[in-house]
Amino acid sequence: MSEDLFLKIIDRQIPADIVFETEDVLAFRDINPQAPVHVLIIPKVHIRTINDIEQEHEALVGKLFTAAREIAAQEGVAEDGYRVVMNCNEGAGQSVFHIHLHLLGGRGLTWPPG
Ligand code: DGP
Repeated sequence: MSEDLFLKIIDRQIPADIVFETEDVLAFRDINPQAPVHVLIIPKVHIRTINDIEQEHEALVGKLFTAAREIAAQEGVAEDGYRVVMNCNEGAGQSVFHIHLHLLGGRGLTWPPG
């Protein structure tokens, strides 16, 4: 059993509402949604925080964004607008230490975020 919660979702050890999957990327609905559309997009390999992203991960991190584009279209928010955000470390609100893009949409989003 992995101690990484999101690796457990990848391994189907714990359930999630999966909306998108490729060889390298998985996306599922956030358990505590902050918008009508709130999807988490993760790499299938463990990268703890943005600070741990290495040059070798550049293509993989790019795939998180192409997944975001596809999921936004699939969820019907691409034209109205949506936000992707990745928190880094506790001070920015990161609570799960496996990098993930939040994709938020389906309502008006203000700026700056809190
Ligand atoms: P962050 O705070 O940026 O690390 O975001 C972590 C998100 O993960 C948070 O919005 C809640 C979500 N989350 C935590 N545990 C689970 C889980 O077991 N399942 C799902 N689907 N989402 C989870």
